[in-house]
Formats: sequence, structure tokens, C-alpha cells
Amino acid sequence: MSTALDYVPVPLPHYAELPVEEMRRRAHDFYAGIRTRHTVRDFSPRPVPRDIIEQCLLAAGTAPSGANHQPWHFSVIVDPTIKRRVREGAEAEERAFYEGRAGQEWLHALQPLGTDANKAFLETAPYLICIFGSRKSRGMGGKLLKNYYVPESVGIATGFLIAALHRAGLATLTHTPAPMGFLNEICGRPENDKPYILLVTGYPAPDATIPAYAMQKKPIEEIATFL
Ligand code: IYR
Repeated sequence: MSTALDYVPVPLPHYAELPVEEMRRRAHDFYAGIRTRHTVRDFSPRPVPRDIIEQCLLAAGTAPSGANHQPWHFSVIVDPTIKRRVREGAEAEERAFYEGRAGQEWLHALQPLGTDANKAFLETAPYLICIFGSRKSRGMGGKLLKNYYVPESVGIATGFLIAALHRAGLATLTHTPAPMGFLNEICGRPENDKPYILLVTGYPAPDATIPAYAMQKKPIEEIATFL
């Protein structure tokens, strides 16, 4: 029989109420900053100090998660030999995808993005962050725990990570070669871990472009309803 951990309430740390004008300014500034984030597919090979990536991963690790089990693992690939294996694995899946597995409707949807099976960025970029969600993982006490709301938790942590990397001046690409099972073997992750996203990060190439289509974001009336 396992025993549950105690509930220990502590006074809310860190919170400091802001004057409404300051709230307004910060909300505006955050939007102004985050709207300059663009998904990039052309990376520079220029190195990025590892401590910057570590800080961003720490930020990701503060995301809320089901039962605070923090059901994520970030495998950060820097070794060129491992990057090559990832590229080979991803391109094999992508070729099957673009040559028919996707189906017409999906390929039509991707047309304005100009993507194809060539994933050179998987070797060019300095960091490939493979984001895994764990169905079970060791809690902070070392016990193997079942995790809850894993896709939601991992998605939120990924959002934090993308925002942190952007704030640090780095470009990102959320790459999802499907199926991604080959990443478990390459990263040495257990069967209980599911790869969700391969987040590519580094400096953008000097001649990087983005699809014009990706610049169009829906207006507030289309994305939100106040009831
Ligand atoms: N995984 C493929 C296809 C792809 C799918 C979606 I949905 C995108 O938004 C972009 C690409 C690839 O990475 O090319």
C-alpha cells in the first residue's frame, strides 16, 4: 500500500499586484513581443551557448501539469552524428507522408507553407529538442507514478519553451515527423515515453524566409467569445 503525500498550503509566493495601467502596458508589450515570433525552417549553424538553452528548459519546466507530475522529458541533441540519424529517420517518414500517406486534403492544406520531405535543418541547427511525454514517470520522491493530462501538460510546457527561446532571441520550428517512434531509440527513452514534438532551435539563417500565409493570424472576434 502506498501512502499519499501531505497537503501543505503555503502563502502565495511572488505575487505582486500591478496598477491597472501597468497591467495594460504589460499585456500590450507581451503581445508586441510574441507576435514577432515566426516559425523558421532555415537555420544558421552558428553555435548557441548551452546555458541559454538550459534557462529556457527551466522556464518550460515551470509549466502547470496534471497532479504536478511534470510528465515531460527534453532530449537535447547536439551531437552531429545523432542529428544525422534524426534527419535520416525523419526524412524517411516525411517521404512516405508527402508521397501519399498524407492524403490530398492534408497536402492541400500544407501547400501555402511550402514544406517538403527535405529536412536539412535537422543537421544545420545547433539544437534539436525532442519533447517526450511520459505516461509514467518518477515523482520527486523517486516513486514511479501514473501521469495525468499528459498531452495537455506537454503542450503547455512546449508553449513556455517556445516563448522563452523567442524571448532569448532564438528562432524555433515545431517539427512533427509522424510517426516519431524512431526518436525513442535514438534518444534512449523508455517505451512509456511518447515523442510529441521535435523543437528545432538556433539562429535563423541570414537568408531565412517564411511563408506569407503564416503571417495571417485570426482577429480577436474569430478566436474569442466573451459570454
Ligand atoms: N510533418 C510534415 C508535414 C507538416 C504537417 C503540418 I499539420 C505542418 O503544419 C507542417 C508540416 C513536415 O514537417 O513537413
